[in-house]
Amino acid sequence: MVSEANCLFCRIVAKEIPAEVVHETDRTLAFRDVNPQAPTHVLVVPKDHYPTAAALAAADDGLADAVLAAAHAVAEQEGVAEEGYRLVFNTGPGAGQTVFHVHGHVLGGRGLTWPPG
Ligand code: D5M
Repeated sequence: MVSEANCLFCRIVAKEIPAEVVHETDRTLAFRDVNPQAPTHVLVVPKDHYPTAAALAAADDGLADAVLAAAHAVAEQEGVAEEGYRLVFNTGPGAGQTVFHVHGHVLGGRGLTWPPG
């Protein structure tokens, strides 16, 4: 496991900090966002530490695919896959990324407008 000291989401993966886990695979973990922006708001992370979506894409070992597949599995499990959901990777401070352990936000359960804020 590639872990980084003092990374919040590494600590959630290590079960050092509690979270409401809704989905888990050997390489991914999904848990509810503490500050939900929609009726369904789940964060999907690789268990290994990559700071951004760009770093995850460069991992080149199928891990990005595993994260995308887990996000869709979460949407199906939450019952929002059919009506539609949004999968967001805020990438970099200018886009609002605050936790630098890559995570996809799975948002659904209400009408979502475009463009996002
Ligand atoms: O999203 C970071 C997200 O992480 C933000 O929506 C709040 C959420 N967050 C912060 N701390 C926790 C804990 N402890 N559990 C669950 N969710 C958490 P970003 O795209 O980086 O702005």
